[in-house]
Parts: sequence; C-alpha cells; structure tokens
Amino acid sequence: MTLYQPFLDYALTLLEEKLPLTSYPIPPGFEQKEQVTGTGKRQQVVMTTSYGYQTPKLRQIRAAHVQGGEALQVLNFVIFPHLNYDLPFFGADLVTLPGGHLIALDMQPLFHNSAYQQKYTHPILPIFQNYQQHLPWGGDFPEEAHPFFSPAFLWTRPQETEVVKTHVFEAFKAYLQAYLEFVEQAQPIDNSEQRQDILQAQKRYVSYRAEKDPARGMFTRFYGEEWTEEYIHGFLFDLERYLEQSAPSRRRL
Ligand code: DBV
Repeated sequence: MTLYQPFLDYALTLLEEKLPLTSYPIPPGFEQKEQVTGTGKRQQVVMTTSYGYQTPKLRQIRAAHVQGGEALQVLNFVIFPHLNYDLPFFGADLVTLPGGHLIALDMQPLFHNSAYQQKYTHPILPIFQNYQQHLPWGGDFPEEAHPFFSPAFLWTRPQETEVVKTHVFEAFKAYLQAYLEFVEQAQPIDNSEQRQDILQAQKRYVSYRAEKDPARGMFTRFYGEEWTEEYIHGFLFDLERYLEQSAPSRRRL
C-alpha cells in the first residue's frame, strides 16, 4: 500500500456515502499511464492513475495519483463546484519527492471579502488550529499563488513519513468532512451578477493552476510534452474546455 492510497480510499468511500456520485469523463488514454524511468538497478515504473466524479452541486471531483516508488508519491485531489454555487474549491496537494514531503490542504476561496470568510473560513479555523500545532508552516511559496489560498491554508513540509500517516491523514479527513458539510448546505445562486463573479473567480483559479502546475516538469519528463499538456488542459484543469463544450453551438443558434 503506497503512502497516499489510504487518503484516496478514505475520500472516495466518504464521497460515495454522502453524495450522489456519477462518473466524470476521463479523456481516453488518460485513465492510467505507466512509464519505466531510470536505467539498470534504478529502473522504476511511474504510474499515474486518474479518478473523476461529479454530483449535482460539484462539477468535477478529480484525483491524480502518482506512484513511483518510495521517493515519488503524489496525490493531487481537487473539487470544482458547479458555477452556480459560491462554494470554495477543495484542494489537496500531497507530494513526496526525494527531498521530502510537501503538503498543501485548503478550501480555496473564490473571494476574499469578510462575508465570504465568515461563511467558508471561520467555521474551519478551529480545525486548522488544531492540526497546525503538529504541522508547522511550510515557509515561502510563490507570491502570485497567495490569492488562491484561505487563512486556513495548511501548508507544511513534514520530515517524518509517520507525520504524514497520522497528523496529515487526520487533517485531510477533517477538511474533507467539513467541506462536505458546506456542500450539503450550499444553495444555488440565481443572481446573474453574482454568477458572473463566480465564473470569473473560477476561471482565474483554473487558469493559474493550469499555467503554473508545479507537476508539469515531472509529467513532461516521464510522459512527454504532448501527453502532459493534454492531461493538464483536458482533465486536471479543464474548465475552459468544459465551457467550450457546454456553450450552445453557433450552428444551432
Ligand atoms: N500539483 C498540482 C498537480 C500535481 C501537483 C495537479 C498531479 O497542482 C504536484 C500533480 N505539487 C506537485 C509537485 C510539486 C508540487 C509543489 C510534484 C513539487 C514540485 C517540485 O518541487 O518540483 C500547492 N504544490 C507545490 C508547491 C505548492 C503547491 C505551493 C510548491 C511550489 C513551489 O514552491 O514552487 N496547490 C499547489 C499550488 C496551488 C495549489 C501551487 C496554487 C493555487 O492549489
């Protein structure tokens, strides 16, 4: 069992129990990708497995699970709400590289005004504070990414794998449970101005993440540029494609 498999199993079991999940399409050829890297005794298979689901409130629930031996494990798990909800994104980036672990966990906000924070950050601050004691701040991260995180951003670089298996796993469970409570309570937004604001905020977030995906280098090395760009824009951060597809076709107008 690899490091992040229990995280994935927990998430999928909980989601299935709490939400009416249906599958979300994964572009053909991207469900699972394998490549042998290195030479001689250093040969290692790097396998990337994708998962996609949706619900009436959540446009895309998706995970990318990279398994490449003890020194390369990644679970990137993001939930993108439908565009008529003001819900934050659920964002987990759980990364193990030869240099150590890097953990990012947040409910990534659409807006930063106080009403929004009151609704979506305030309730989870106690959870954040509880886990932060064991998971100290991970230090600088790109300045331009700051607008995409909330004050409850759990960002840490544990030295010990044991910390990932215990405190990080508990924090992941608590954030996901809290997120599902927000989802349960969320009401659709009918106001067209508010919906425009949500659409713009979602676009900003997704285009930033697609453009600056920190895994781009890794994926390109393993699987090549063509596969990687299609994976990023056609699956991991696919909002633009989704909007193109759901726009009424000109021919039918
Ligand atoms: N990150 C992704 C996806 C990944 C992934 C889809 C499927 O968004 C993995 C894989 N993240 C990944 C890897 C690294 C990071 C780092 C492999 C290590 C890159 C390296 O060291 O070579 C949060 N992830 C990071 C970093 C941050 C995040 C802050 C450190 C980046 C740095 O220091 O330059 N999550 C990540 C992020 C946002 C987010 C940047 C922005 C909104 O939500």
